[in-house]
Amino acid sequence: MTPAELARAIPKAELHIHIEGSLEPELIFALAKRNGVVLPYASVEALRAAYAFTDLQSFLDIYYAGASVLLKEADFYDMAWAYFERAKADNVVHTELFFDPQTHTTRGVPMATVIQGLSRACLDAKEKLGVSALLILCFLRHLSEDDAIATLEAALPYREHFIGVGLDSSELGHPPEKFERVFARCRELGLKLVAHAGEEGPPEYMWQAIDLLKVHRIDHGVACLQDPLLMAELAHTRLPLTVCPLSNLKLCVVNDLRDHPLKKMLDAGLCVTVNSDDPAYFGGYMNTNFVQTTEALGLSRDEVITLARNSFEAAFIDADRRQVLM
Ligand code: ES4
Ligand code: ZN
Repeated sequence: MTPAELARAIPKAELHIHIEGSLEPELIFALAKRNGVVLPYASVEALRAAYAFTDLQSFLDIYYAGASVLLKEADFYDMAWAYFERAKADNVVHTELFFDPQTHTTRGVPMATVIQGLSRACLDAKEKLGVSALLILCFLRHLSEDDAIATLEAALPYREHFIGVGLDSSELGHPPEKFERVFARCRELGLKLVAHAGEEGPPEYMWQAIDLLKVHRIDHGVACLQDPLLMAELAHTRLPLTVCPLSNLKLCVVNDLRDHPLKKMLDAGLCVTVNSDDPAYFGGYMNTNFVQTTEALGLSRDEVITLARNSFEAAFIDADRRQVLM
């Protein structure tokens, strides 16, 4: 079996997927029709043609526009279900989904609609596909900390439906320190903590996520290569980094997949994992990321196995399940 064949076949966890980023253009158009939403694109092809990004913000503008078709509980369910079927096909046995409630509540969609639709899909994923799925509520960092606190309060009646919180959207100019109070409150509530850091932002934002937010994982984190002390710290603590190679390519964080730092991160002993981020926008789901990265970087079978094991080491699962999977 070649390393790429192994990458496809091996059971794995996906830990960095924005569920709104799994909305395929066909589903966007189908939901627009079902809900009577008028889109600023004439066709599926015209929408897909707009997917030429130069940086994170150019992507986020289109990503938030795509999410505007989500209105009813069934829309959230259908979106997540479509992702779970793709995950199953890629031998993903466990997944942790990010969702962005503020993208929906600011349009008048109730928190209950968002969480109940996603949660019901998670239950069915386990029951019908054998894929375990957990939800992570993300705060939009371009909005205020007070807005994040209000979002947390609105979500607390549904506390049992999400395992943790994250921080996403426009990174530059919105450092982790802006969210220190809300993360402290989430920590008191026993929520798992993650944050996007070091995607476009500097290593300093990763230090802030570690020291001020006290995160259990960092999403992306590719900027750590600029800071040898940070590399040493991450190797020592094994704080996981959920890396998204095709996202980094499509958002011009790297210019060529062959230049992606994932192998250097593995060589340094970091707990790195491979993930799809926004698969409908960045050219592929889990196995496309795994296979293209394996081929571009010439990863060995052992390195593929390490990546899969890292995904279970980094997952928010019980020790018993971890032992079985690793
Ligand atoms: C995102 Cl790639 C990325 N970075 C930050 N926030 C996001 N939300 C959805 N995708
Ligand atoms: Zn992300």
